[in-house]
Amino acid sequence: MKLYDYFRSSAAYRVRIALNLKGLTPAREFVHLRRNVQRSDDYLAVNPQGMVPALVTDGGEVLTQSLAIIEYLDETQPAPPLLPAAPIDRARVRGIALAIACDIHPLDNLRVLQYLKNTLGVSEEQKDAWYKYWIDVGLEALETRLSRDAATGRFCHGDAPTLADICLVPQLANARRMNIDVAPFPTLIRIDAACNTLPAFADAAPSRQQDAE
Ligand SMILES: N[C@@H](CCC(=O)N[C@@H](CS)C(=O)NCC(=O)O)C(=O)O
Repeated sequence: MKLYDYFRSSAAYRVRIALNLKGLTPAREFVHLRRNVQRSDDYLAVNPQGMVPALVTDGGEVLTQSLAIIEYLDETQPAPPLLPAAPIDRARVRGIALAIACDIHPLDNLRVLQYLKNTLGVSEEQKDAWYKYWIDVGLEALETRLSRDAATGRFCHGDAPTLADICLVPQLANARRMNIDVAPFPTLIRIDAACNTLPAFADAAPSRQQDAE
């Protein structure tokens, strides 16, 4: 397998965590997003969306979208499971994961920020305010949900890491990198700390990647 990766990409960070949890070590090719390599002809031939991650399977298929890649890994390499067994629990875990992956992360993506700045002409301050706003709104709702749900345990769902934690940890890392105060989200901080005691999470951190700058 080969993973198209970039150290700072939170979507790629999710896949790195899942690969580590599964004990898989694909080859890696780095796509430098700040240098717009994702929009090069070579990379667009891999993923016409111009985004990382992409995973080339052993059979040569190109998979895109971090959550689809992670579910593929979970289905082809079931241990340890990244989704709980019961449909109701799977739906809860997916709901938390999607709240991050669909409703927070895309709004602060590089191409969105570049469009705000370069096409709509917003100032650097307005762009940063946008970034902070969508993270705050999203994390606040997650904090409320996770702090009140009986199903929340050491991790987002019970006492084993799932797809929900795989999405949470990169999003919190992202918020901290942008100097967003995460203190109002104590449950998220607690779960993030629990995740990062596990080598699979810690080793996937941006600062530990070969292409880290
Ligand atoms: N929904 C996609 C999002 C992928 C994504 O947003 N990737 C970002 C990095 S985290 C990217 O490649 N951005 C390139 C750009 O905005 O130009 C997934 O989950 O894989």
